[in-house]
Amino acid sequence: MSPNIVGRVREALRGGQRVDPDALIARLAAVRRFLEAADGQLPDTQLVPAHTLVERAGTRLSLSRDHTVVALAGATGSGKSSLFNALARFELSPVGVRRPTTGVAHACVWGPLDGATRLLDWTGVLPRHRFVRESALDGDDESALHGLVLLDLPDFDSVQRSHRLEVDRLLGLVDLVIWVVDPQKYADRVVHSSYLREFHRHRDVTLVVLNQADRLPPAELPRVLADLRRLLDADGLDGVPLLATTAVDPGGITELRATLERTVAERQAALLRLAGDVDTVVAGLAELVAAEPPAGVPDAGPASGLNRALAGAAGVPAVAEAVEGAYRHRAAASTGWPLVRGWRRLRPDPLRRLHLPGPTGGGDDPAESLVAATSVPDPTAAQRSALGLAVRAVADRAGADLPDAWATAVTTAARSRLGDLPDALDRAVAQTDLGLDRRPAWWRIVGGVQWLVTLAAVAGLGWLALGYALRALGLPALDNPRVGEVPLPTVLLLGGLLAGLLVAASTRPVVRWAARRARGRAEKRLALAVGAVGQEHVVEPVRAVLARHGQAWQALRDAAGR
Ligand SMILES: Nc1nc2c(ncn2[C@@H]2O[C@H](COP(=O)(O)OP(=O)(O)OP(=O)(O)O)[C@@H](O)[C@H]2O)c(=O)[nH]1
Ligand SMILES: [Mg+2]
Repeated sequence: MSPNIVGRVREALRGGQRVDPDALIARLAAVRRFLEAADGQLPDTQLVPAHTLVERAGTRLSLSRDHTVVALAGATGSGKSSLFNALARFELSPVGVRRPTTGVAHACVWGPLDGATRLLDWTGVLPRHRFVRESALDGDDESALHGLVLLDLPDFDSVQRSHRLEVDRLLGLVDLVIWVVDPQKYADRVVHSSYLREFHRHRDVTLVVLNQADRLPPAELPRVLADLRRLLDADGLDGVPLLATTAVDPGGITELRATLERTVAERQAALLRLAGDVDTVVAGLAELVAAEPPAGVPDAGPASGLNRALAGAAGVPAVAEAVEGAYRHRAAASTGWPLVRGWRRLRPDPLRRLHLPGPTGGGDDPAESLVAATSVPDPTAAQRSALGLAVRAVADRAGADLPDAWATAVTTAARSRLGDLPDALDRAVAQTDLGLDRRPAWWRIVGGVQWLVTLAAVAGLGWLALGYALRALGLPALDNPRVGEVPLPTVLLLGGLLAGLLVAASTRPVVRWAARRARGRAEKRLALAVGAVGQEHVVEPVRAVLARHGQAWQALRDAAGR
């Protein structure tokens, strides 16, 4: 046995490549976390390899860690069955001249069959194709291979499609693969492009043997081996052990046997295989998450385009204008000249026309909160499309640095509650305290003054009327006090009327100013209410998707840590 080759085998199968089972289990748990985070967010088809891995690895690890499942794979006639029989030292798998010979996998277990039964059931090798090498019968010769489960596979380049499917299925399950090539077909395109190249992440659990070495002139062997090594390097399998074997000569498989003994003793192949599988899956998933997770949903502040569009769709400007109008209307009704106040009451209150304030009590009754609460005009087509664009813009910005699949998930989430928005906005407007519930104290004071001066005028009028009546009936006239030259009743009447007009006139600019302030206050409260609706219906769903992406991103980082 060439010490050079054994050294390489040892290096590949042992040196620095040990897989800690706990670390592997943690990596698999991370892949599972990735799948949970991605569930419902990414297309299922992109997650199939990861699901397959999680399921297969879980089963493989639960079955038996003491066994190493090794498969002999290769083209028809390369000598797989011959090597299988040579290693087992029995004619277990028929070797044939008619090609292809082996149609279904055969298995040989070294050691008691009991422990390997469930493993073999899992691989699907039929009971009649299972064989056992018990060391009790063989003496100590075979004990070094205890724990080996060797599979002889059908040919992968078969004319029989079923062979190929069987090979693909088993290559997904086994712990170590021995690729058997022969001097005639070692450069065949199929083995390299369809299999070896695909296996580059499993080079820790890959072995290549050039069988039928006896068919080559001894001087040719090194040249063919060097050529094959070059092809393997091109396949990305540099460093993979490459052995020459002769199945028909018991001395021609010594190196292979030694390598298998070492592999079985190490009990690392299953772990190395699964670690390679995790590497493959992680590499495949890498493009499904961003390089760095986005910090959050950008531009969700009160002045954002979304909030402006929401305010437009909710009719906030119309409501704010109605608040200003209602303030003036109500202020005039309280502080205006009492003799014309009744007139004003006949004119409708601009807020009541919108059925505002709407339902009180914050929508405790779900039935009530389901019906449109206000008569604020429905959003126009332009407002609806502006809202659609603003929602789209939030999604675009949030998903800008994400891979396509997540960006799509973000857009879907942003639009997911768009249908609920009109009602939610209407309810939010209806339930907003517009600040007009209480009459300001100064209205009452001014109103009181208006009543006083009006009463003075009425008193003056009554006094004057009484004087005229007495005079008309010829009764003694009243002794009217005078203010300067003017009789008091006249002063009361004219002064009262004049004061009423003056108070009304001087109050008007104050009312206008206060109405504008009331409008500003209402606008702020409405903006807050409408912004909260936007948060709940647009920003939160987007944030939830970003959180899922963050979890997936972290899980993938954990899964990659080897
Ligand atoms: N000279 C020589 N002949 C071999 C060697 N290995 C296999 N053969 C012969 O090659 C032929 C095919 O061998 P098999 O072991 O049936 O090949 P296989 O890879 O199992 O073929 P399939 O089952 O069809 O996939 C048989 O005639 C073997 O005797 C070898 O190392 N040297
Ligand atoms: Mg065969």
